[in-house]
Amino acid sequence: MIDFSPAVRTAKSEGRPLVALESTIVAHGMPYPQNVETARILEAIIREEGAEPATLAVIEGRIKVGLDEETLDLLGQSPEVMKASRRDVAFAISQGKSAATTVATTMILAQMAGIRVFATGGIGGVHRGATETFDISADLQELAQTQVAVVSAGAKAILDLGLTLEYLETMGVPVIGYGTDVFPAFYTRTSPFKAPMRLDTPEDIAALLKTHWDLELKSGALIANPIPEEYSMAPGAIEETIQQAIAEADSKGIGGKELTPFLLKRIKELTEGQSLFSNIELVKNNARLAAQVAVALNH
Ligand code: PSU
Ligand code: MN
Repeated sequence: MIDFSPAVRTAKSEGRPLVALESTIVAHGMPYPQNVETARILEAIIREEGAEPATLAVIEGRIKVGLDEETLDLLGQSPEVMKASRRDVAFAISQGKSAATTVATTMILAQMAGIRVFATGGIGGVHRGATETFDISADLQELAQTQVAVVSAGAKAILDLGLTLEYLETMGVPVIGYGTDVFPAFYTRTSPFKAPMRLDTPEDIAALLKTHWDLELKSGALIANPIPEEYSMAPGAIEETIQQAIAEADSKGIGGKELTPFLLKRIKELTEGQSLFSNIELVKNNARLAAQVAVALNH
């Protein structure tokens, strides 16, 4: 079921460090052409740091580890591309469909492909109001059962960060603040919540991951990497915008897998593109750290 790109296959056979990238952020998280441009920049950043990028997706029923330019463009522009989380991936493959992979599915496929480190923007988590709606991203359950480290700018600010952290604690997922004592909130460097543990170097993160997996703990880890100061948004203003976007989603009856893409798109419109700019910069920052961790883990 798996096709490795030539670059990824070579890197694997030479024992070089690999970093997985997801495709939902391309197909459903950002508009064209910024999505495809960003995906290319992420790959370049990872190579600059001495690792090989592997963007994952399902194309016409085949698992692709590493995408060529054409495929990336298709993912970035085609409205037919599914959003595949754990629940959807077997459907996509068995029906020969093309699907972008969420954090959860990218973790599953990365583990199959032998990749231990993965960079995204912000993981999915427990949504605000989840006590009524039960909307909890499959990303959290995946972190609990799949041995891949996810570098993320905290969890997306549209979520209930307190409940998201509680869930991760219950599931035994290490949550590491990179160079910070505070859990970052995607568009902003800070939140009202503490990072459960702090590490200050990629080497220390790699040592924790190695130990975690040497102990045969079956979970992943979340590396919470704050957005660089210069791209961070004003906390008060972004919170108001998020509340407005959530209220609009409620009144339109948008839920399930459509909710996160709707909120990201609406917040981008309401901030006149500022949130997209911050989102792009935080993913770039995460790709760099993920590559450094992958290099350290490979030593
Ligand atoms: N990070 C971003 N933008 C995104 C996502 C992450 O900067 O669009 C995607 C990831 O694929 C993540 C998904 O898995 O949002 C969460 O979707 P849901 O809440 O439906 O599980
Ligand atoms: Mn959901």
